[in-house]
Amino acid sequence: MAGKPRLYYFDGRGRMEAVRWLLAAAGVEFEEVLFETAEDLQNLSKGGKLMYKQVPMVEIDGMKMAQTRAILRYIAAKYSLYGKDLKEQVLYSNHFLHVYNALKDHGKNYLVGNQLSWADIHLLELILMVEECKSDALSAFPKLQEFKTRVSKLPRIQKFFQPGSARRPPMDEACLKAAKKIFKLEKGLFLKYSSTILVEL
Ligand code: GTS
Repeated sequence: MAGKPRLYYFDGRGRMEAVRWLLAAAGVEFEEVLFETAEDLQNLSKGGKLMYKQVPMVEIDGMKMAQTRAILRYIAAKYSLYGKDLKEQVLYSNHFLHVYNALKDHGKNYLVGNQLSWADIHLLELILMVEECKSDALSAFPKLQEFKTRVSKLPRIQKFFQPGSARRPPMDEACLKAAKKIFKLEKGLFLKYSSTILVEL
């Protein structure tokens, strides 16, 4: 039997948080190797484990997977969170252009088809991050509020919200300092999916 997936990153959200969310939603237990220093990252890189000398890296099914989107796509497909066919899979990208209309118009519980998918997990994660910045961000969007309540109540998501889970808190000063040290950042941006700026350094 294959072992648990092993996630390599630092002890913060960054690009790995979406992977943690997706594995949690799939009900998959995983292990984490957390870097504390630039040397930790260099050693892994020198050992030939990092395809692009970058993390996130996830060891899963005998592979050392790099590139966040590829990792997410693999996990979603493996655990049936990717839409059941090509038509549902293409809806995923379309809905992120028109999430609100999608929820309003099709009258179903989930964004794609009528079952939980990667799209729902991604949206919930984004909603929660936006609310961390502005707590009343959903006040004019009742469908998004309903969506958030519905998906948050799923047992695996409830478990992910419990203290002690792999879910990471918002970046604080200490976490930023650690990331800067590991990745030798002087100045730059943490990006999510190359589009949503999480924090400016
Ligand atoms: N396109 C890659 C992905 O999406 O996974 C980018 C990965 C990336 O830039 N990783 C950074 C890294 O390993 C860390 S972080 O931005 O995710 O925090 N940097 C080290 C380096 O030497 O590039």
